[in-house]
Amino acid sequence: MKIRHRLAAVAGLALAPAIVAAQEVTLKLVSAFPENQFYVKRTTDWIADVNKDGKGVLQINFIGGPKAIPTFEVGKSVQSGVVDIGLSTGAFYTNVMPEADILKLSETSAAEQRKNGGYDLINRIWAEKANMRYLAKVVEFTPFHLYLNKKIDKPDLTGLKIRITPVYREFFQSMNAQVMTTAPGEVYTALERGVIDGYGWPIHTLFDLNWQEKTKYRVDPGFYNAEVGLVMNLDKYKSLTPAQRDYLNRKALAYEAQNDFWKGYNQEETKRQAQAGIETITFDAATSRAYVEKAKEIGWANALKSSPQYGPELKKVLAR
Ligand code: 173
Repeated sequence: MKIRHRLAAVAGLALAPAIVAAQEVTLKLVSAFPENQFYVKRTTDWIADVNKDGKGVLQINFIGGPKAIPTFEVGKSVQSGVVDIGLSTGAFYTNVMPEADILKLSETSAAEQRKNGGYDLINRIWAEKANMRYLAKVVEFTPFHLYLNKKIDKPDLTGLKIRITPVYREFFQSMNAQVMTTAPGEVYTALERGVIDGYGWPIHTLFDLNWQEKTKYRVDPGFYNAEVGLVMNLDKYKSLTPAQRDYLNRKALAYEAQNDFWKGYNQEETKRQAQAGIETITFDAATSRAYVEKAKEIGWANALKSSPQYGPELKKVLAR
């Protein structure tokens, strides 16, 4: 009897935290970008805020960057539920669905896409094809550029080896580049060893990875619109209580609402590149226009080809 009594008491004690735990959920988040990159700093700041206000409701545990899950595996890990949330750009999970990379063609903003049906369409596609919920876009208003260590005087990359992701593949190939796909974490070494003559990357954050040390030129103008988002395993998202889901949606939207930040930051980063000695390569006005136009044409042609099903619908809400 005595022992039974004691067991009951122990069971009773153990129940109390179990009830609390049912109210609070902890989500595992990984980043497809290296941990020392600025996107991760912004996201861990956001996580701190989520955790501060979310006690007893929802917490996020930052697992790490590509050392935890390799860059090009983050999408798969979110899709399967190995992790709950991924910080990634679509180009890193075209192995889940080709549609992921189409978001780089956005001319409308994330705020506009919340209103014009774009956000709902993205979530319909992400749910159906990737078992994902697209929580928020956290990078936009940011062009990509071609960075080089050899000078060019026209948009011709014949004989040059350029590091890419799916973002740049068809466009750089159309200029005759020899392309090589790598995660951001491998670019520095590739530059150092002279394995590549250049790379595609946004206008910002190349200092985070010290690439300015190994970069001579940036080709202007930029093209496309870099997209980085928070994507979540759909089953996990659906398993949240209404209060948890509302809280997460509200915090994700607040993060997205800060995207104007990038406009000023990109100007500063442009100056910083000049100060670091990165020279700009520019073409005459007509060639520049044609360069940007060609990027766009090739981008959409590839989007429609890779997703005959959703490419046209996405174009309606992403393009102007
Ligand atoms: O170049 C890349 O690694 C890439 O595709 C990308 C996309 C969005 C933001 C930063 C990098």
